[in-house]
Amino acid sequence: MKISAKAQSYIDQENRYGAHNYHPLPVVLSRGEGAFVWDTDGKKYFDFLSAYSAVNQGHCHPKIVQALCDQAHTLCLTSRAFYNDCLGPCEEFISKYFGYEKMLPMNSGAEAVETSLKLARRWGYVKKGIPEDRAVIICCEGNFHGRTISIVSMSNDPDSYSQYGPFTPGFVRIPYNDAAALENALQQYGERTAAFIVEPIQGEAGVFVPDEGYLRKCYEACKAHNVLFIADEVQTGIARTGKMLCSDHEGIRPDIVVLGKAISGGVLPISAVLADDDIMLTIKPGEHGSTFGGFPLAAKVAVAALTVVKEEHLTEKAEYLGRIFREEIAGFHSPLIGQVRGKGLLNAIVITPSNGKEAWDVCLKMAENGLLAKPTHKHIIRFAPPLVITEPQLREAIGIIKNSIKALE
Ligand code: IF1
Repeated sequence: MKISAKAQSYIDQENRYGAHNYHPLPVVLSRGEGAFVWDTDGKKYFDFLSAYSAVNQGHCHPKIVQALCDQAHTLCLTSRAFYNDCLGPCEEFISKYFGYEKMLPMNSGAEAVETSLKLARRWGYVKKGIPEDRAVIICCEGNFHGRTISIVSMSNDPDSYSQYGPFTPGFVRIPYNDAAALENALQQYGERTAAFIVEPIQGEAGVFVPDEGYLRKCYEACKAHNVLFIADEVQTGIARTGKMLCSDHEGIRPDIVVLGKAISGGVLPISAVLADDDIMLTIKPGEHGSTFGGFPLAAKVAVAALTVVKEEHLTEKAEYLGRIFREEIAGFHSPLIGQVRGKGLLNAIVITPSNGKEAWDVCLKMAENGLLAKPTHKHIIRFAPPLVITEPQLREAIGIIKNSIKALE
């Protein structure tokens, strides 16, 4: 892949002055619109990462940007020491939108996950009667819930947790996509267990879609043992998988839903936790919060971004276009393609290394041909375009993917 002197200078600058906690593809982006981004040399690309599903509504959506700009000229931040005229309307809008009694606003996905863990423990002590400091939260192997020390305490990915110990106690890890394992853990720890936290599809693990019925069985096991079911929908939520929440595919209503990313359409870091009163009101004034959580700018942006999802039928589009994507790739035979899997427009292709080429080489070739995607783990490429992509655009993008793979055979 050719890198211009201009692009290289930005890359060098990041290398020189930025922490080395990422390994980006060597493209330097400077503009975005809808399903497309442009680099500093003016080259146009399909964005098939969508900032890890934060940009479901497309880059720089005019209605979301308008809401941001209008509010930016009016009032940005008050802190929660005072009321403001944006948060209440946003809380009502989001609670009703997802069908929960309350929402709690935070900023990053990790913060919202942390909030859900605190809520679950608190509920466990106050409502379930778990003895103080004995609460257990059950999580899954292969999980990715964010980067804080407590969250990486749940992880079994050495890249996430190595040399960040000592870790937060109180987590029990079981295999993913194994409802019997949850039942066993609940038999063993049920009395002390506050919650089970799960991604409806594991993103970082490589877009791992569990068997049909798995989430429902887990949900029912949780109910039977008086354990909260927490769905981490940070990546899968907000239309990405062809339903508003991925949990909707199995008709379950999690006790706690964690949202992030696309709740702002990629405009600001906004996250939220949804729950009913019996859980949410166990946290009292002064016991949790964040300076920016639910700030006026975020409140206005979130309402605009969620309105766009409904106005533009992004749920239905994700469902329909996702089928086309998987059908087209499954029908394309190449020694480099092992499998295609996913739901809605959250999909992955498993690359079988061939001819000395692997997933990273496929991504470089696709970038050369005008499409951006990134490997997760070594052999899996995630394909998650903005949901505003049109069918002709998607078909053109599929052509680029096929040609790029063919060129490496
Ligand atoms: C990075 C992956 C995606 C998440 C779920 C919570 C969070 C995430 C299910 C935390 C974040 C990110 C973070 C991003 C890469 C990314 C990712 F590859 F790691 F798995 F999306 F696919 N729950 N996911 O997926 O949200 O605090 O980041 O706002 O660069 O680390 P956050």
